[in-house]
Amino acid sequence: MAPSSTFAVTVAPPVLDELCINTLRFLAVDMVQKANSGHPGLPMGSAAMAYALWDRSLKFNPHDPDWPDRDRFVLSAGHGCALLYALLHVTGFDLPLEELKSFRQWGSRTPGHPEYGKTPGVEATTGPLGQGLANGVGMAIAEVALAARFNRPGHRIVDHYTYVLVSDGDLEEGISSEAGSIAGHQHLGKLIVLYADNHITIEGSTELTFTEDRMARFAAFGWHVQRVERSNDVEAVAHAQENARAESGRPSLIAVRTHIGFGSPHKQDTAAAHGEALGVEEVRLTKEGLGWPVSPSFHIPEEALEHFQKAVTRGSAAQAEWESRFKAYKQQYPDLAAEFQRVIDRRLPKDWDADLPTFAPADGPMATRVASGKTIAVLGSRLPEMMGGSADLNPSTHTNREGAGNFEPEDWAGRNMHFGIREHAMDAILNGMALHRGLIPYGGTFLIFSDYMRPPMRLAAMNALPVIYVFTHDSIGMGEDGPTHQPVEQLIGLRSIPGMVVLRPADANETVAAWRIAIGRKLGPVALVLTRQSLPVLDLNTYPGIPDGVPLGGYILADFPATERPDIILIATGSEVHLALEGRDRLLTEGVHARVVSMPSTNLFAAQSDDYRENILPTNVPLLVIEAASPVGWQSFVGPRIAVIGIDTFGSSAPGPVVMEHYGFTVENVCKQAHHVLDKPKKKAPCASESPQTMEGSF
Ligand SMILES: Cc1ncc(C[n+]2csc(CCOP(=O)(O)OP(=O)(O)O)c2C)c(N)n1
Repeated sequence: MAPSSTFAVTVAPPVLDELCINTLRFLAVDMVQKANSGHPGLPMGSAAMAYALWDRSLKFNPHDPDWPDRDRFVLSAGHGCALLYALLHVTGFDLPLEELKSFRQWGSRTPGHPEYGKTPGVEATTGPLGQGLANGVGMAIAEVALAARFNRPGHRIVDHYTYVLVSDGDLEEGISSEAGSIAGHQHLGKLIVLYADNHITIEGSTELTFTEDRMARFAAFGWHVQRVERSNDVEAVAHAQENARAESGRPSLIAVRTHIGFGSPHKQDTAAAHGEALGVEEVRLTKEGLGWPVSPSFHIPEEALEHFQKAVTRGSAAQAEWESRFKAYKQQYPDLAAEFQRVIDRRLPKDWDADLPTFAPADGPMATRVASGKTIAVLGSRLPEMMGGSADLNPSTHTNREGAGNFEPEDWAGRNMHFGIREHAMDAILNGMALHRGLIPYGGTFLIFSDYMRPPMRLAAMNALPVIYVFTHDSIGMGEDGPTHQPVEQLIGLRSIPGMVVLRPADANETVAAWRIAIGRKLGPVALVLTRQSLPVLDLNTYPGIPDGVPLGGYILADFPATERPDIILIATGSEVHLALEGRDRLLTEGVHARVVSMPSTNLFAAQSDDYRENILPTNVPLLVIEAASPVGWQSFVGPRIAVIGIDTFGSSAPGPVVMEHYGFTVENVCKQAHHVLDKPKKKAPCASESPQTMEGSF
């Protein structure tokens, strides 16, 4: 491993550079001061290193922020967003000064942390520390994956860098090690991370908590590492960035010794500069100290603005140059060029779902994870933009695509990804891939380990990113691994994320329908929740409503046409749908007419019209919900006329069918609870925690 390079330079920045850097610094200072809220310290300390990048080498066009081959810049330390907004404003993005003056205010395009889709030029929503770094790894992966697919000799139409600005907090978070390890392993040479090494976090000096050798750590991950001692030396920082770009075989970390709150006489190098306005008096002293006019605030010297705005001509020229190269490419490779445009626009090809399989009982019982694997294989043959894998569980999650090759260091044409046992980074990387565009990313693990992915899943939903999760081993029915591996509260947890669509299909045919929804959903993530255990295949001749019913979230699977109003409705999801069907048959022999509603997605069902929902679940018909998961949520969803066979404790280690039986997932208990719902004088019962159990109106 090459030793770290160090640049210890003492020169002051040339006059124009200094003017520009101070412009950024004081725009950020004034934004935070006016809002009386926010983080001035990181922008003040990191303005020079960000300027060195944005002024000297970042490839971007302020007038077309989404140009596909732009460099990506992610501010992982999202709390320092005043710096990013200042950069976007002065370089000519559509972010007027008024927006800077409305920092952190209702309706502004300058929210308290960068939000993707709200501000032109913001490449990712950041704020939860560490996420942006892993997003950057995902973007760099997308870049090499697309380059491998589309570039041709003499035609490099995909050729950009990904830059990430991180703080101490980003590198303290564990996800930075997961993502750093993957990036090093994959030799992502076009990923360049600038580290604002300011020695300060909220509670004080990093000496309190963060004393490892960060450079050695990243060098051990296989990164090229450099250190720049004088953060205000634009040339030294720019030179280090040049070195990083020259290093094509390894990702780069450039640690720049910045000073939080630079220039503030009383707050520089202290935690006091981190997360609150400097205060009127301190702003005055800081401006005076750095030779800046105290008023007016939001001052932008003309020479500085003129210099910054060269970004517009520079960016337009860079884009025009790329467009002429793309034109030549299109002439030589018209089909590939059209494909490139299609995947960047997230358009699906005609007939993409034409060959999707249908299954019949004759295929034999099949786990929905197996049906999912078969569906992925077919989808992948039509959608080369599908790219994904699992966190070391491909044989279990059935996420590997035969013949698609492995995505491997410097052999980036493969589409099967091996994330290692790194669920957190896996998902944030999937987010980065989706943000980049050009790919349909998916990732798999056991449903229980979705807990390790919660922060990036939340961000995927917030950013409306089309990321697909393949979660298998979906209930206590998975059996012997026991309570540590048996999900209980994960389903309701996922369903409660705004914008997330959760689908728990009942059989192989519902699984195909679920995948169709997942691929078709261009804005927002989808979680497919699948069984480990085999399930009967529902016969499409007997249950023809499956393909059209699944997209509605819930539908009548089995009913008695002669009966206008069923005596009771059994609502079930996933594997428990089969139990509901058996229960219905048994109840019929007991003179009770039960309707079975399969509800693969409560999220999608809740979005249907009142009429539709009333048609499926008519008012005043008692309901019995059967789902091998926490009962929380059903009550608010379907009202008071309900009992739930669910689980309000953790599972147990035993063969799956035995566990299911002990927790009340039997035909006998379904019938017993159905009679109970029908006969009961209504009163609240406590959640039973012993099996067999039912939770009746007790949420
Ligand atoms: C996952 C996560 N945990 C906690 C926080 C709250 N937080 C915001 S900034 C910060 C640490 C600040 O230290 P550093 O990253 O060095 O930033 P600087 O002080 O240089 O601005 C913390 C803990 C967060 N944003 N994300």
